[in-house]
Amino acid sequence: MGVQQGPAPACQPIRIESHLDGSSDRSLAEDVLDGLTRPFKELPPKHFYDSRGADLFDQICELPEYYQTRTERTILEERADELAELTAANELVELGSGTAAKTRVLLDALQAAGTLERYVPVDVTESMVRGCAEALVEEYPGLTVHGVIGDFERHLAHVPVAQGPRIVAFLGGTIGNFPPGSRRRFLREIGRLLGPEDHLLLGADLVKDPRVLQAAYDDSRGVTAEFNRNVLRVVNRELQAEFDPEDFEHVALFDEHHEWIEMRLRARRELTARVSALDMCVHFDAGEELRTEISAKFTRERLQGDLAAAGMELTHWLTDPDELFVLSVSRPAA
Ligand code: AVJ
Repeated sequence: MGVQQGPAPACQPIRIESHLDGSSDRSLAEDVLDGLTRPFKELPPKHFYDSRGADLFDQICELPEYYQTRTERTILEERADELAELTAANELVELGSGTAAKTRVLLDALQAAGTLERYVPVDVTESMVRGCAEALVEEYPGLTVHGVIGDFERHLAHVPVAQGPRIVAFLGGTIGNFPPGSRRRFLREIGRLLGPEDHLLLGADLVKDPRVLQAAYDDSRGVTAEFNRNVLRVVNRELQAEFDPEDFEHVALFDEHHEWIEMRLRARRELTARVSALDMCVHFDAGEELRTEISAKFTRERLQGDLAAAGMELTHWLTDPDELFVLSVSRPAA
């Protein structure tokens, strides 16, 4: 479905297709209706990212405690040439491309190797896809961009057929947001974008000292706390709800058994909030918690197992000297 814009002439360097149809509002409504009426309240983390949430996340990435973004970037900078050589990729498909900040490191290396032809960003934010498409065709002469505006959990089938060896990149550690079962299912769907000559480049945060993890999700300046509470502002605005974000305390804890971080919002008092658009009221007991995110941390064995279960074979494990974060490379299993 979606709004097809028709085939562009071959000389056109940019082609963009949107598969959004207002169903993202529906998904918030469904997630609130479903998640806030459960015995253990829960909302999926994708609803953090309105423009204020995206801005807060950018601030998180700059925090001294939040090592992930800069560590991944450093690994990419140090290993991009090697990645370009081992993949010989003509195209880069990027899931959740955003501003394509880290992408340029890879594009530079593919350009230098002389194989780069096409970039395929997949992102829900239309302005991001259009903005980066325009910037990148200027920066990389000869590059074509085929942008897919959509949700990578729902619209992977709209990624165009490969034109040559490709890299599918899913960076930033967002794979950690999927609970284990859905994670394997999602990896299997990504696997469908890969032919025998293609590679998956997957960024993942690693298991480490719980104090380091804890600090990364409960920073001293309280930026993560604001980011967490922002989901309530999104619900207030989009669904005409009446939560007071200040009624909720930010909670971040490392679950050592599951090896994941959980973020929660804990009601400071008993309260009832109306959600007008859904014609419902949500009740919290004092101290009751709403889970807003899980962020799984990986070991090599764990990631290798998940990839194998999804039909992929881990081939390279690119990490920093402190083993904080990994850029894993895999390919379809023979
Ligand atoms: C964007 C999902 C990778 O899990 O670390 C940052 C989001 N949450 N601080 C993460 C996040 C709290 C982030 N990911």
